[in-house]
This record gives sequence, structure tokens and C-alpha cells, in this order.
Amino acid sequence: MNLFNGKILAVTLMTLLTLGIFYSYILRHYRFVVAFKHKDKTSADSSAASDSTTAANCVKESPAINIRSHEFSLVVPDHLKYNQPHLTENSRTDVMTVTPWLAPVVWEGTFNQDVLDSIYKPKNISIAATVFAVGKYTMFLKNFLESAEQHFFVGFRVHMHVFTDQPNEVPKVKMAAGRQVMVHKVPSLNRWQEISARRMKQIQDLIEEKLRGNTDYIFCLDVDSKFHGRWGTESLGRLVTVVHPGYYRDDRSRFPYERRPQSRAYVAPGEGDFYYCGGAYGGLLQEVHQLTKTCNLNFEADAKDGIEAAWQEESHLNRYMWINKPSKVLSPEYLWQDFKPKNPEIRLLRFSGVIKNYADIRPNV
Ligand code: UD2
Repeated sequence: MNLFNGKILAVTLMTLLTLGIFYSYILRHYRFVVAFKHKDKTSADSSAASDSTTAANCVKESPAINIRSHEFSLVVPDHLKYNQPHLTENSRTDVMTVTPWLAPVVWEGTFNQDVLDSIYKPKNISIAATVFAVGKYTMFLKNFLESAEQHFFVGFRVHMHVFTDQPNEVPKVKMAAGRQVMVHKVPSLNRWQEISARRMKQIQDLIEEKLRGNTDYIFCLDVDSKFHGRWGTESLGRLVTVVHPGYYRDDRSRFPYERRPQSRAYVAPGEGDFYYCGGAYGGLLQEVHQLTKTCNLNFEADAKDGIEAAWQEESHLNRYMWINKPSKVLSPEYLWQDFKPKNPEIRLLRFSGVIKNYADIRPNV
């Protein structure tokens, strides 16, 4: 009996010993594989590798998180030379350069375009712009498109989506490689208010039906405008909006928000950050999709209740941005008005609305 017990004990001990050796071998091997994999990752210099969550001194293998967004990595080529930024110096002291929720406000002098371009160029991003030219507004297309070729994301892949009721009136504009105009036919409407407001739905549809999966950023612009200066990578962000040139020096009590509480665009007195333009906004495709979908739903629900916001989709956009703070705010350099004298803080005029006679060009007054 004792002999038998002794044999069992010996076998058990042998088994435990073997398992112990086996376990420590597996553990060592696993650590080696992790360390090797990690070395591979951190030595990669490209933006693609850095798009993942890899941190330079990370020691643990993180689970495979495959979030790839151009907003998550700001990788520059090694040895890029540019002026040193100084924390105690600010190139712009005359204007606000960051909002209370820490979104940058973009003015000439606040960014280095070489740094930004070198970050976004290797990502091979694709940018869509939408512009509507219904009825007599086709007259603005030539200047808009030609000036965009000179100033709007020059050197990047750009698709200009022109929505019009008269495709034959879209001028042929010579475009650089990687850039093209795409024409979409839309019905003409009897009221300018409808033409302007319905853009949100048409942009939502465009994103759902044509842009998903092939476009990174989108900007939605008024056609009765012209580019005069660079509009480029400094404007890229998750959700981007432009402060209206007509109200940026005013107290918020003077902003022309929708003031009737029955409307879904209502902004209460004492609320609101800035007054934003309906004529230029943008961001990542999924963010602009959410924005246009929400504003359109609210516009339609208002219409069912027999109410149209004071400035149609611009009012809904302002309500949206009050709650959903933009991640980047573009200064009025990005949408000025030709009839306004240039204020001193506007050091570079980039995009501006042309002077027009509303009575001559709109289908209704
Ligand atoms: C402001 C906004 C505009 C919109 C509108 C309120 C700016 C610079 N503009 O402009 O974006 O929010 O208020 O609804 O912030 N359109 C046509 N055919 C027409 C009428 C309009 O194609 O017959 C299109 C065109 O793309 C035009 C846009 O709608 O740029 C806005 O219309 P607008 O320029 O007449 O509106 P406006 O100047 O009041």
C-alpha cells in the first residue's frame, strides 16, 4: 500500500514539474513574440503605422483596435525644418485663437501650412465640396470653379459636386490631375428659401449614396462666392464651421438666431457662442452626415408644424453647433462679403460672397 502511495506521489510530482517547465517555456516564447511584434511596430515610420494606437514606449500588447481616422495621427516626415514655435509668443494677439471648449480658431498667422500639408499629403486624403446652382445662380459657377482650382486644396484630390437644374450650363473648367467636377441634376424650386434649405437633404443623400467609403472630408459651400486666397489643410477637422462676417464683432443678443421657441432651431436669449454661416461648413464625412441629417429632420418637422426658421438651414446649423461644438472654427477670412470693407484683423481674404442683386437672381423676393 505504502509503496503504491509513494508511486502516485512521484508521478504527480513529475507531472507538476513537467507542466511547470512547459508553462515557463510558453511564457518566455510569448514575451519574445510580443517584444518582436512591438519592435516592428515602433520602428515603422509611416503615418499608416501611427494611425493605430501604438505609443512609442508602450510595453504591453494592446488588443487589435482598428480605428483609422485622419484626425488621430499627425505624423510629419522626419527632419522637416520649420520655425520653432514658442509657448510665450503668439503670432496673433488681436483675435481669439481658441474657443472656450479648446477648438482652434483659424486665422492667417496661426498655422504653418508646410507642416500641415506634410501631415496630410502622405495620407492621400480625398475631399468633396458641394455647391448648388439652381435657376440664375448658374451664372456664379465659372468664377467659383476657376478660383477653386487656384486656391482650394491645391495639390489634393478634390471632387466638386455641382447640383443644378441645368446641367448644360455648367462651364467646362480645366482641372488639375486628381480633381474633377461631378454634376447632379436637381429640380428647380419656386422659393429661394426652399432651394437653400433643401441642400441639407441633398448633401445627406450624396454622402449616403455616393461618397461613403471613398471620401474623407466634405465642405458645403455657397456658389455666389469666389476664392481669393489659400483654403487648405488648415481647415481640416472633425466638425468645421465658419464664423459669419456680419456678426463676429457683435454681442450675442444681436445674432439673428431663430428666436421662436416653437422652432427646433430655437436658441434662447443669453445662449449661443458665435453666429455661423450657412454658406460654408464641413468636416469628416460621418460628422457632416450627422449634421445634415439632423438639420434636415428638424427643418421638415418644423415645416409640418407650419414654421420656417428665420434663416432656414443656417438657423438649424447654428442650433446644431451650439449643442454639438465644432472641433475647428474658421475665422471670417473663410467667408467674407465683397460689399464689406476688409477689417484689420482679416489679414488674408480667402473666400468671399460676391455682390449680387437678389431681386434679379432669386425666383421670389
Ligand atoms: C445666407 C447664407 C446661405 C443660406 C441662406 C439662408 C452665407 C454666406 N449665406 O445667404 O448659405 O444659409 O443665408 O437660407 O452664409 N441658391 C440657388 N438658387 C437660388 C437661390 C439659392 O442655387 O435661386 C443656392 C446657392 O448655392 C446659394 C445658396 O443657395 O449660394 C444660398 O442662397 P443665397 O446665397 O441667396 O442666400 P443668402 O445670400 O441669404
